[in-house]
Amino acid sequence: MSTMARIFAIAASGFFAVASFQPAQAETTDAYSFTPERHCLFLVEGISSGEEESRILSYECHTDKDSARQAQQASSGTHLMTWYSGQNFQGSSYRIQGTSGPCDRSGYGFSNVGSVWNNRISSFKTYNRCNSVSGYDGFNYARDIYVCVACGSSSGYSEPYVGNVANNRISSLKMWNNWH
Ligand SMILES: [Ca+2]
Repeated sequence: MSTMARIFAIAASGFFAVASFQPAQAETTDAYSFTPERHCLFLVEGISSGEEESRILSYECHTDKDSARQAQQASSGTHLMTWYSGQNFQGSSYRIQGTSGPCDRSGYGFSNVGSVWNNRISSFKTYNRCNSVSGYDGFNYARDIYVCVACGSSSGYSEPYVGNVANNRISSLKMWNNWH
């Protein structure tokens, strides 16, 4: 084994020790295809006191936008955020609705955006008081690479591009309201 291959193998074994539940492709950006586009809807709970994670209650994905729109209209919960695989809100999307109402100081958190979306987020919009977002390169909120606090208005904000540092690297994120 060459030196470089050995270094890679050690790094990989360290990664899987920490996140053994992830498939082998988890940290690459092109292991999953978004062709055709997918539009997903997730219903989640807010972060409870003493916890770090929003519980996912249900999710569904559609490859046609009409079905996705119907699912959104039928869903309960408060629209919190939609993130996109492309810049300027293009490509596949992932819409998050919360059962704990608009963002408050505790907000919502995802210690792992999921294997399909890992290292794929390029832009997003927030809604309903979610005026602060932090994104992390690692799972479990490790290594912040994006942060925007008190951005936009109380209704939320639009981020057409997360920037060269965070693009296609976000693996976990939090959103909250810095006032309430
Ligand atoms: Ca990452």
